[in-house]
Amino acid sequence: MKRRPRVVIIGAGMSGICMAITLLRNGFDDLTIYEKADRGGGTWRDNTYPGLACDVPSRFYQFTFAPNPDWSHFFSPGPEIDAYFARVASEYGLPARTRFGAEVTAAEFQDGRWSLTTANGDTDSADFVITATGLLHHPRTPHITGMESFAGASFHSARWDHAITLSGKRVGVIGTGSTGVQIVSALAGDAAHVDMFQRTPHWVLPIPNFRYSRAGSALYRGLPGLNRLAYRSLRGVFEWFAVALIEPGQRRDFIETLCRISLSRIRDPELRSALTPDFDPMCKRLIISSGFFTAVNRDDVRVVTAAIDHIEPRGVVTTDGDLHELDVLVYATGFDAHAFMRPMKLTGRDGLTLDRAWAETPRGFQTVAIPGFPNLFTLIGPHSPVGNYALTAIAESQAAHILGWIQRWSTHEFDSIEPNQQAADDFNAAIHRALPGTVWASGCDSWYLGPDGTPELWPWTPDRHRTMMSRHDRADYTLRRVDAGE
Ligand code: N01
Repeated sequence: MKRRPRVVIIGAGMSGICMAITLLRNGFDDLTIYEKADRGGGTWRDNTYPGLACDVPSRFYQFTFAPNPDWSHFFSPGPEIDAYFARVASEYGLPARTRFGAEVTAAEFQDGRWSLTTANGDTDSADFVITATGLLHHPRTPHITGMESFAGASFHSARWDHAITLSGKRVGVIGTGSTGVQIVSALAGDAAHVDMFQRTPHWVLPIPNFRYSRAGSALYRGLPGLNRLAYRSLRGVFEWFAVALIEPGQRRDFIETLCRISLSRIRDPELRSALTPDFDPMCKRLIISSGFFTAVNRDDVRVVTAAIDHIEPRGVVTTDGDLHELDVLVYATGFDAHAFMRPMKLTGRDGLTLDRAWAETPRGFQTVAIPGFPNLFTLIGPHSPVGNYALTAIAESQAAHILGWIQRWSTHEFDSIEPNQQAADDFNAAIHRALPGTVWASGCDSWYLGPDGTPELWPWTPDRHRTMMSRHDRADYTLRRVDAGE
């Protein structure tokens, strides 16, 4: 007789939606999603800045179980992606299974079950907890002397203030990562003037973003196999690209050549030199933008390379003494990529807290589990980002893997499961041995790097991650039964 697990998923973003649907499609329907915001969508709900788009093509950045024939662009805009996830979630009835405005503040494993508490004092319990709390979720705003004195509007890119109109305004953007580049490309020509404050130039690859014609969309609607073909073809491209990230060789050289050739689109040699990084392409995340070089060629867009000294009411003062007068200042300064599910207080077996387990740096096992935390799984957890691969694909294989363990629980193979410490140590040691060959460790600073300066990414091919997720090796885990011990 099978038993029915009660599952709590924390987070109703892309990966939480993926996990919930994977469970429902396999008959596990005793599940609740906790979402701290008033609606789901995760990163696509939080980021609403002008120019927001996904830098993974839409026909790959989608669920295989919910192909969308109607993507408007090769790289579709953020609101369209947000609407896609909302539609898929609704089709599977997820809103009715979600407690919105309910932030889980604590979860503790006691007597073989998880007990959860929310910020408003509600409690719940579950056989399994699955965290789907996102990776780039906590905005990072630097402290700059005088920033609070700025007289205009200022906000982080992930907290966009839509009450402020930017047309005809002087806008400053601090940060030259994917976000800053997308914002500057979108504002050029609309704002009166854009100052982009650059601490470090990033490599930009201008891949054109074409619009699907009506006939093209009709073809995708009429021939579902075409969507699958597009998905597989793009997956192949990203797998080719992943090899360039993880080992030196011709592929890496080829991308470097493309990036260097692309820079010739910047007309002014002085600006071109200022925008040429002194580290290898892809060491920081490679920026995909078709509009950035066009934007910086404009007279009303200026890349400010002098360091920021301080901020005063009228604008930003750089170390060369220049005052850059501004009406609006945007911090496109990135995210804390190492917080994961924190500040939630997680307490596993024998009172082990996540803060203690992760005192040095976040570490898990095979990207989905943590020693000492039985019946807890993580989506897009430590070492999950697989290069520039679609996180939707990673989440799908992780969800299928987690489902496999829950199915085994339902057939009474065990009551609790957690990875062995030795298996996790071996896994992390292998990652650390592989990382030096990756481009992320080739000598630049980025959000990929953990506190000890090593990249916290998957250092092998996406295929290896998929294969690992397709296996369930009991030897790596401690499986306990309530009646019989281990
Ligand atoms: O953040 P970042 P992001 N003074 O950390 C600068 C994903 N994403 O939001 O390079 C001055 O890359 C910092 O300078 P430096 C994507 O995975 C995806 O742009 O450290 N500058 C850097 O230039 C991406 O990689 C999409 O010297 C300061 C910038 O701020 C990830 O999100 C779209 C500073 C931060 O760059 C993060 O991108 C957008 C300071 N005190 C983002 N502090 C998609 O398409 C920081 N900076 C899906």
